[in-house]
Amino acid sequence: MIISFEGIDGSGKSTQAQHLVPWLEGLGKSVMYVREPGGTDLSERIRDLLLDPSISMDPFTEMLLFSAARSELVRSRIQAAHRDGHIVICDRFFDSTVAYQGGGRQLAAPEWLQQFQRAVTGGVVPDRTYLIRVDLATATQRLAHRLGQGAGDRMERAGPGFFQRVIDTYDHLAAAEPARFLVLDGSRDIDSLQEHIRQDVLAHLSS
Ligand code: Z5A
Repeated sequence: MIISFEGIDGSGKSTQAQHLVPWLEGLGKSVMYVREPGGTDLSERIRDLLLDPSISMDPFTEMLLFSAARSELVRSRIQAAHRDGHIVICDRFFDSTVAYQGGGRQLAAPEWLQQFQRAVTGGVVPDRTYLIRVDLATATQRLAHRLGQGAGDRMERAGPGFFQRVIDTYDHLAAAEPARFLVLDGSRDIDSLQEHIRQDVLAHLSS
């Protein structure tokens, strides 16, 4: 089973993904947690480039670098783990590219990016995607310590119009694939969100 977590920065998706791992292990499951961009030596080096605020890059280059990091991760780790029956938890996956580069950067039509991402991942699609949805004000408040004094990374400096488009694109993606996405209200407390996700994972593990 492949599970992905999506949402804007500050939505709390990493918190939820990381809480899920020990719980699944406690159920006797073998779990692999990966974050994107990252998860391999090469992908982590690409991540450094992508988030470095001193580097500027063309949006198409940016999309290709996120995709290259993902291609490497999928082909060197995710495919094998999935084949061997591990539960793979992805802290972001290709929906991030569609939402951020397609919606946020307005680089290309989401449909084109989705098709391209099928090639990037060799057809690997998450079985379940948890979209942790928060509004801009909530996310900004949670990340205030990081964003204050201009300390954000290259992506975080994109501005409110960009992030609103990311939110809107995620909403469209979730509406278009209701069987894969579960949209959760990220303003709820951490424990109740986690409980909701666990119940949903259990239902899908047994189906
Ligand atoms: N990106 C892209 O553009 N295209 C792509 O294809 C991919 C990524 C894969 C990766 O940065 C950046 O790359 C990201 C998207 C882009 N950037 N932007 N902009 P990252 O990996 O460094 O960051 P992130 O993925 O956006 O995660 P994050 O900033 O750490 O946010 P988060 O995972 O949503 O939140 P969190 O770390 O779980 O929680 C943030 C804080 O809120 C923390 O203090 C928590 O304790 C608190 N929190 C969490 N949940 C709650 C609740 N429920 N209530 C109250 N407080 C909470």
